[in-house]
Amino acid sequence: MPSSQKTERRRIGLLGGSFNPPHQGHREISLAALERMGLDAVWWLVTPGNPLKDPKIYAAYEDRLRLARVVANHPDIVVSDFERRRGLQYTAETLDALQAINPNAAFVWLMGADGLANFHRWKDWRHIAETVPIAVFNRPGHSNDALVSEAAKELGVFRIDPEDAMSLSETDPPVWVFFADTENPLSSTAIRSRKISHSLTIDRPDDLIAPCGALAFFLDLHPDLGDFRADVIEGLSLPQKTISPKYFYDDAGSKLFDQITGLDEYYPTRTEKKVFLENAAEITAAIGPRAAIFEYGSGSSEKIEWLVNGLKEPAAYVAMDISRDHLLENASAIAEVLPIPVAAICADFHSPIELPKSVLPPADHWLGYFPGSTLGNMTLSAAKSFLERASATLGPGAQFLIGVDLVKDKAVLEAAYNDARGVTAAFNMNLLARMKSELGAKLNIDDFEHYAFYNDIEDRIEMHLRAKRATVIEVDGEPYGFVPGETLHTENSHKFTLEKLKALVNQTPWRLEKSWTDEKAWFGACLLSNS
Ligand code: AVJ
Repeated sequence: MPSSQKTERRRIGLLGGSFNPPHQGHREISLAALERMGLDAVWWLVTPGNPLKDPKIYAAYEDRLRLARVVANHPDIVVSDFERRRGLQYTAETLDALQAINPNAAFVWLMGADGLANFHRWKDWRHIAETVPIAVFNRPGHSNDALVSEAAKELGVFRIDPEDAMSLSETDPPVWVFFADTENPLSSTAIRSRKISHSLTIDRPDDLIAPCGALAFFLDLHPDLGDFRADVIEGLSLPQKTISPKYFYDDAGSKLFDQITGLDEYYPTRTEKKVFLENAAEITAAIGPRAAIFEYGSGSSEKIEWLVNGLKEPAAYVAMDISRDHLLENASAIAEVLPIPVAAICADFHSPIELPKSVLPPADHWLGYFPGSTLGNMTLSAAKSFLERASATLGPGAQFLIGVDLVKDKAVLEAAYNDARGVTAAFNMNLLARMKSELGAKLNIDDFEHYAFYNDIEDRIEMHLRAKRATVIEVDGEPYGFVPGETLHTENSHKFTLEKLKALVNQTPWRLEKSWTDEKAWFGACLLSNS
């Protein structure tokens, strides 16, 4: 083959394994391979499972795939379910199948030193060595047994110098290389912090990864996650002691919130779902064809399914959330099931967001999607700024579909935030536990109680932590005193009337186009338009 043609072959590293679980070692081998052999991509071949091993010790295949995509987090690492799709079990067979359908790829088999130590036990290992070049990466604690292994000895004469590794993928097998220096954690750190290459040039080259696993793109705007310590100290110093509700949602808090959404007294979640599902035909008709959806605070991306199924030719779904790992995991999972391109943006909706629209198929218009009544957590002026930013993000001709909790009987509202089982109380009190464990704050949890009430002047549920007796919270040696009955304000949850929402919306580029509620008018779905 003439050399000009040779250089056009795509160089692809293959890293096979159960990925149970995927970890940084897989990523480090892949990054080293990309760099040292000038590969175009590394494919992670996630094997469905060794039938000889106990099936119970294998995490579900979907979970391993999903997690691998999160861990890989690199535009040139592709997580593949090829072996499952083709029902393949042995590497020798997988390689034959891959070469047959990718005649223009130059494959290199990648493995850690532990793989080489056992290589002579693999089915048809000699066939593998005759089929593809092999690159072995030293891993902590494995170098000796690997180089004295049966396969290493038998293949000894075919070993090339790491300095010649750039040509490995174009060398006829059998041929292999051993990278002795990749066990050094320092060099892995250096590799990890190396700037990744990008397949697209856009305004924010450092933040856009496209494509990312199953995602059309992943854009990381590096949201300010807040500084719990600084915010607690600042909040405890105010005349009305206050802390942002965003600090509710650590792992324990997120689990408690999930529990809240299933409580008998907590009507919002199930009522919202009912409003969206029962009016789905009208809502999707009002949105029209070829809309691209941008969801604010997508969380577990559960609510997109209420909407997307009925939409006519939806163009794309872009999930946005502040929590990077949850976002990547959930958006990657939903990308597997939605028949449209799915992308993700890690950002805070309290800051401006610019959509990389050019990386997606063209849409007739953008639809912002903001379910969950999270708008109610904001003050009216913060909600107004948020709506203004959303209009700028989504562009002219956009629509915005938001879920809002509505004003209703005070007893119903107060019960929803004072459930009989005390889950909401535990959710609120979790903030005190966080202060103790994360900040080393000195406080007596029993000196506080959950306090939630409806403030009918401001039309909002307020949650507070109230001192049952005189007490002190000490952070960094500084005491913050509470007189009996004094509170730490933890959350506002504003309730709207459609008139009030309309008045708010009218101060922004948006207009209220249409709204839907349940028969008791407890929750509203509102469609805004900015044209
Ligand atoms: C997630 C903000 C909509 O205000 O009802 C639930 C949070 N706080 N119970 C709400 C919450 C207490 C919830 N939002």
